[in-house]
Amino acid sequence: MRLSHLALAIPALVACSSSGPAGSQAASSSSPALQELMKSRKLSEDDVRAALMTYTPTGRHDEYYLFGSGGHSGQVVVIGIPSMRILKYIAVFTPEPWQGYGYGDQSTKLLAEGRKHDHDLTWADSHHPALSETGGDYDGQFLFINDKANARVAVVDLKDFTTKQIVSTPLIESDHGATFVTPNTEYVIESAQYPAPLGGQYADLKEFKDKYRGAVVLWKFDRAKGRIDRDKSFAIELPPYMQDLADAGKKASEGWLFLNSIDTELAYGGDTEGNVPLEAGASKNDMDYLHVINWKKAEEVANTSGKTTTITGMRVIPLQTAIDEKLLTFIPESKSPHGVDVTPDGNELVVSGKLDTHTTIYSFAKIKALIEAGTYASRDAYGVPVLKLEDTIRGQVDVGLGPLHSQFDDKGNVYTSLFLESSVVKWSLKDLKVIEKVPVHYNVGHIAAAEGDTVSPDGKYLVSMNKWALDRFAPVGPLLPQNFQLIDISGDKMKVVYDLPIPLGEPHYAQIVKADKLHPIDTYPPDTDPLTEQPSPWKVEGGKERIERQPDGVHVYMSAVRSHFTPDIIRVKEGDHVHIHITNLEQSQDATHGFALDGYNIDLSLEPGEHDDVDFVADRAGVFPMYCTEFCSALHLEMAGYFLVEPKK
Ligand code: RUQ
Ligand code: CUA
Repeated sequence: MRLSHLALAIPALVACSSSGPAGSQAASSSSPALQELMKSRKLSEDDVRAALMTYTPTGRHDEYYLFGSGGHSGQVVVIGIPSMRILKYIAVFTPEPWQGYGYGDQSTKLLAEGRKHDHDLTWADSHHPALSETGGDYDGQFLFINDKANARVAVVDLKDFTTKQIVSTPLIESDHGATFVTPNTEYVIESAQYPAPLGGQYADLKEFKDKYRGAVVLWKFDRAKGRIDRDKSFAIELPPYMQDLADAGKKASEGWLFLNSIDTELAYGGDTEGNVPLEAGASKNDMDYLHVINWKKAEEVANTSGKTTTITGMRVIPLQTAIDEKLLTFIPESKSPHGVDVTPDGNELVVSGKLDTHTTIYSFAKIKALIEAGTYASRDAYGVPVLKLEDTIRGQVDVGLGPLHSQFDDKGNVYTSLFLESSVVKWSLKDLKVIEKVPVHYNVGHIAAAEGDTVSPDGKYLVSMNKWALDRFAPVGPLLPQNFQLIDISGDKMKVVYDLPIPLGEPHYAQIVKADKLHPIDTYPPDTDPLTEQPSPWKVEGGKERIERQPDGVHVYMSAVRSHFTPDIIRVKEGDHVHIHITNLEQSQDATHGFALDGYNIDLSLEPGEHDDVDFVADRAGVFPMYCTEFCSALHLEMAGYFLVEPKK
């Protein structure tokens, strides 16, 4: 409902007016009762309006999904808008017991794909979720997210809201300008943040300028397979400028990528070694460099033999080649920039520098013309051409203190988060004028608008992802949740209408997609391995459950159905290699069973139709109960059995 309608509805609701005959008794008595309720709960008319905008009766679904980063929980949080109800945490980089993710079945192998430098990684710093796009619009099919700490990228399929793939390259050690997709999801973009020698080699920091490098990785996405194709992916070597956030061009600027950088000073810290601290060193210059990259051309260069080198299995376009082929151009940008956001029509870029009160509006047409004409103002220390700032911009807007990130609506307005001011500013893209500000609580990082990163934003809702919550919620000790605030942007005035504490990890970024674009399945087809999305080769048919001793160990073909595991007794010998193939035979929605095996750290979630495979060595003799962990039926507690490991003689 639009705010204007609400404004009409509320006085009618709270004043003494009765509705039609049906339920008129309730309605006529409810108005004074409502007023009483408002009084006793100390609610203003604005509060009631906010409640009416967000309250969603049982059984009614939300209009939008928000996919938010779970920060250092390594997960993704799914939230319904406008109700702000949390719908799911998607396990991505981190073991998660409710989803049986990483506790013995094939998902454990998926997590192991994300090993790096021969180390298991059981956490991640997830930052920027990106929905797959078709024609620059979210298509509701896939979601990508990065791990800043270990430079990894994951693919989530929105058919079943589960993680299907984790990729990484030893080329880079961390990432931040990730993930962003090109308008048809040809590539998932990941750019390095903290420079290091490419490929994980050692070099002392004294060699920072010569041996340390940044890079942008273009992961090729195979939509038909729903997976990233490592062999068709490539990277471009960049100077060690700490590349930051990024965005892909669209429409007019399709084929281009834009990356910010934050350390053109090449500072690397060393406060105890006689250097200036990193943050001081990296903010000395007045300007950093906006990186403008022609990815369509880079793709051609990468596919021309002899133009790339291979580092740790990844094709890399060397920096000099990127310069020679005119793939890479710099433009000065305000100091310590964070967001670079391409406007819905693709014509302009909005860049905010945290240490400048302005956002800058660059014109893509001007940039392109200068690059094509080779009209450069200078070159950086590595020979990369630099355009003249004044020749590339349309203007600047003095938006306030600490501008970070911008989103767009359907009326030509831009919303920019102001970290230092703890507010969101709305300004007009057409005449570059500030319209209004709304305070948020507190320390906003990113903001997400409905369909806000697409070629056709919806307006309506904006979510402010605040780092601090302070006095907003009942205290829970020194570690506080973050705060997602829902802002109604449908009317003339922005209004905060909901506060949602997020006690999960720092929410860096989110995207909001129209719910009707997603078509999740209700159940898996019988015997489906959710990772391969195929019938399992170890299929289990009802009535054919069995235990077989084979050269590679004991194979158990087990079924789960309300309220029984078949077989419910498994006898093995100490030291046996055990393979449990287990299928939930149910096809009714929500009839999930769990499978827990005491003492062996095995915990599965078997959604209807799902097939899981567990491999382990029964290295401890004893009696181990196994049971179902989901309250699936009246006889759920009896859905149990024994795993007996007979000791060696
Ligand atoms: S990010 S606010 Cu801006 Cu990766 Cu954290
Ligand atoms: Cu199956 Cu409880």
